[in-house]
This record gives sequence, structure tokens and C-alpha cells, in this order.
Amino acid sequence: MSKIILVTGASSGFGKAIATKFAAGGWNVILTARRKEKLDELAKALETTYGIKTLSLTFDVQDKKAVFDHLQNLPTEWQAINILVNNAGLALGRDSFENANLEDWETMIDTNVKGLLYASKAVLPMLIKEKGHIINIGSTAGKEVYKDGNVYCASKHAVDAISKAQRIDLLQYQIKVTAIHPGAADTAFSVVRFKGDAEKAKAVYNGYTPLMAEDIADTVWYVANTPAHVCINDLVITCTAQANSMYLQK
Ligand code: NDP
Ligand code: 8X3
Repeated sequence: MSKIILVTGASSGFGKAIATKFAAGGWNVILTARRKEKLDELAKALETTYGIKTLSLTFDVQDKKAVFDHLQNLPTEWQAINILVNNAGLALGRDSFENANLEDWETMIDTNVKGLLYASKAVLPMLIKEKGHIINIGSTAGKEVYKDGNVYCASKHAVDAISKAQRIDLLQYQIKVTAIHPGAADTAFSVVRFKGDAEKAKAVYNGYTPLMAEDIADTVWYVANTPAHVCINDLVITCTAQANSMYLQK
């Protein structure tokens, strides 16, 4: 029987690439995000191209009730989840602490931290049964704080800490926990961060070759396919032009 992976934030960027990589490898995929039409389009393409099964669930990871309602009431044939990829997330704004918008801060914390906790908690009983794998998408922003990154960096530091905590507390269930921390990658991330300002977003990737979503999908595939006795705990990945959050050679 095919294995099952659940990817949050599957409508775009890393999540879409991860879902595609695993579908190509014969996995059945649970796709979640807020934009139903994007999920439906992807689901159809994956089923047609790779002959696998998909289940699309439309909800906001900030909405605790919606997360639990969807993930605790999966059809029986979708309950044997082997991998949860906590990928849904965003940055909003890049502003100095005194100028930053409180609502942006709340959205980042509610999505990147609380959303990840809700999804993990809702899926955990199924992962325990399957001796599964949690893969959390952090960031280089979760390793070093950079200027005007304040709460985005804090939210990704929280992902780093939660991943360590999950690894310790879930050891008793033989659940693998991997945190992947990418540097700059060319997805819709910057358009979202700069609230639709395409010029500002494009400038983030000018003058060097950034990571692509497929690089992260390849990395997730790698960490998911190590032998049963091997767990990649923590993996930082940047493009060759980037050393860490602060050093980028343009
Ligand atoms: P994208 O904007 O391309 O994708 C973000 C995904 O998250 C979308 O599918 C979006 O779906 C989903 N999402 C956002 N908010 C919510 C929400 N409240 N509820 C449900 N789903 C949500 O960006 P990336 O693919 O680049 O980002 C994916 C992850 O990678 C994020 O956690 C980001 O912080 C992290 N990251 C990105 C880097 C980069 O440079 N691109 C580098 C390091 C980490 P929808 O809008 O349909 O809900
Ligand atoms: C996204 C990468 O450098 O914008 O997490 O923080 S960065």
C-alpha cells in the first residue's frame, strides 16, 4: 500500500514542490492550504500525472477549530499518515521593531508557531501509530536574527525550539523529527512578505542564484528516505551565494 504524506501550505512554493516530489515517488498526498482552487488544480495534476491519490483540505492553520476538525476526522483510508510536513508559513513586512505592524506580528506567530503546533498535535496520534516522521520547515532566520527581521526571526527560532522539544518528547514513540532551515529561496514568499510589491520582492533575488522550491523538495525527500535507524535532526540549506542570514554575496 502507498505511503501517505500530509503537507501544509501545499498551494505554492516549497509545499507544492514537496507534494509533487512525493507524488512522483508514488506516495499518496494530503494537500492543505487556504486557497481551494490552487489545491484542486494541483491535486488533479498529481493524480493524472502520477496515478496517485490525493486528499485536499482547505483551512487556515491559524484556526485551531478548523485544523482539529479537518485533521481529526480524516476518512479512514487517509489516517495512516507516515509524514507530516509543517510547511505553511509566511513573513509579513520587514520593518524596524518600532515601526512594525502588530497585526503582522500576530499573523506570523499564529501561522508559523501556533499553526505548526495545532497541526502537529492533531496528526500526532496517527503518527504514533505509524512510527512516523515530522518535518518542520524552519529558516536560516531561525538560526540568526537579522535587522528588521524581529518577529519573523522569532517565529522561526520557535520552530527550531519546538523541533528540538518534539524530538525529545516523542523519542518514546520512535517518531523522527527533522527541522529543515532554508535560506533565501525564490518562491511567492517575498511577494507575500512585501504585500504584493513585485519589484521589492524581485529585488530580494537579484544578483545571485537563490534556492528553488525543488531544492527543498529534494532535501525533504532525502531526509524522508534515510534508513529506519537514521534521523536527520537539523539541516540548514542555503544557496552557494549565501553563508547565513546576514552574509549574501551578490
Ligand atoms: P509561499 O508563499 O510560496 O508558500 C507559503 C504556503 O503557506 C502557501 O501554500 C500558503 O497557502 C501557505 N499558508 C500561508 N499562510 C497559511 C495559513 N494561515 N493557513 C494555511 N496555509 C497557509 O512561500 P514558501 O514556499 O517559500 O514558504 C513555505 C515555508 O518556507 C514558510 O514556512 C516559510 O517561512 C519558509 N521559508 C521560506 C524561505 C524562502 O526564502 N522562500 C526560506 C526559509 C523558510 P495559502 O496562501 O493558499 O493558504
Ligand atoms: C526566509 C528566508 O532570509 O527571508 O525564511 O529570512 S529570509
